[in-house]
Amino acid sequence: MGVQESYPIDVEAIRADFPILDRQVGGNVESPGESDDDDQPLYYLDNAATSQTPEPVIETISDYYRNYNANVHRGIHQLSQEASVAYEEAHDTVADFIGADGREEIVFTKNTTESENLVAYAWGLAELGPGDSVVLSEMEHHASLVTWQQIAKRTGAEVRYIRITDDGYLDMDHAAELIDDSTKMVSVVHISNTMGAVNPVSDLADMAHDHDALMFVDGAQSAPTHPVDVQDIDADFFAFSGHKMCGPTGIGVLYGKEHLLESMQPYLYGGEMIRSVTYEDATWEDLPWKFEAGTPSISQGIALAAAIEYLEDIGMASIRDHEELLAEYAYDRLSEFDDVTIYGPPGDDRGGLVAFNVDGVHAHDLSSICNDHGVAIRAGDHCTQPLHDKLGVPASARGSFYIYNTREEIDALVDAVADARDLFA
Ligand code: C6P
Repeated sequence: MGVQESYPIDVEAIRADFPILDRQVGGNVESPGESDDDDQPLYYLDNAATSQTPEPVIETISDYYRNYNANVHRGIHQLSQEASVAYEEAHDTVADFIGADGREEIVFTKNTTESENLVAYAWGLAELGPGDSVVLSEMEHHASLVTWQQIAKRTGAEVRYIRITDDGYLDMDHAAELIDDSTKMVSVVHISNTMGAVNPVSDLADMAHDHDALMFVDGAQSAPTHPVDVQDIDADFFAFSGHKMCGPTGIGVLYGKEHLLESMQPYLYGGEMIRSVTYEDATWEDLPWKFEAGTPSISQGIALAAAIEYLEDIGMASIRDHEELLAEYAYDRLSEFDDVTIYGPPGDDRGGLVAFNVDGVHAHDLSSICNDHGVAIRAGDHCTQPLHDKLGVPASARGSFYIYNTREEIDALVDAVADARDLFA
């Protein structure tokens, strides 16, 4: 059967859009991008960390630098106007993509981490104090966990963590106990980058709102792989990164309900974000520019819009189906080994990633043997150190899948795992 017949999306056609997938790898890292004669195919299964970039997005970046590279909002010359229009319209594309009301609700940041920090500093420092609580979950990424932890220390607020059940889900009864009238913010990851759990963020938003708290959703792993509608979720804030969804690095998104962003003070000060300045004081630009101080990531923002158009052409619901299919396949294949522990919910109920350990083999050794097979996976704590502590392991190996991945690539991962087991037996 041809590759394209057996998937919800046309994987063969999609693969042809990604030049990097033709690369061979073999361990020589002295000359980035070059391959040797005896190198082997690349199996790229590290998409939760960063996804690859298709031709239309590469072309958008190249077109920008070849034809209309200029600063935005500053010039009335043609190039600046062209760059400004494209950059501003990129906000509209993002707004449509996640169901926001308009560009006023879309702030371009550097990444999810900066989006989290923006809200924590701009909203948290002003609104939190002793007696208040911020409710996170035990599966939060450091981007959220460390940020709220530090803001809580500075404001005297308490951080509470929703427990994880033994089968890898959020314990919603515990969430109902923790979220109370002291709670001012609930911040939970939509899809865990370690457990693969798809969390019921809409239910959590209801719980938060019942207590007049706000809901922040970390969408770093969901926006690239699932249809997202911030109004369906009723998220007050939603954050994601361009580089995990076929876009470039250096661009992230903070969605915020307009009235909340309106009520918040800026996080960064400087050029671009002011309306008028005297030696004594300053006033702020309209949304979203009030939160985009300094020269923004112009080409990256425009390229993020191109990435979104690319993904929408494929269809987000079909992308989700493809992710689920590969996650289940990887879960089932890795489960064939009786000494492999997989973290998180069952194979048929998870996002497109599988974190695991092999008894007696450190995740870094496993990843290194995978690399010898041309298989790129991630090993480490995936920026969820407290979660790994709770799981009782210092690290895990993780395969994570995207639109161009195939079952054959997961087979290559499984072969490498078999090799590692033999080597360390
Ligand atoms: N997770 C991973 O390999 P940045 O680095 O700001 O673009 O994204 C941070 C982030 C926030 N939340 C979640 C759920 C994430 O998965 C990530 C990034 C990468 O899993 C790098 S640690």
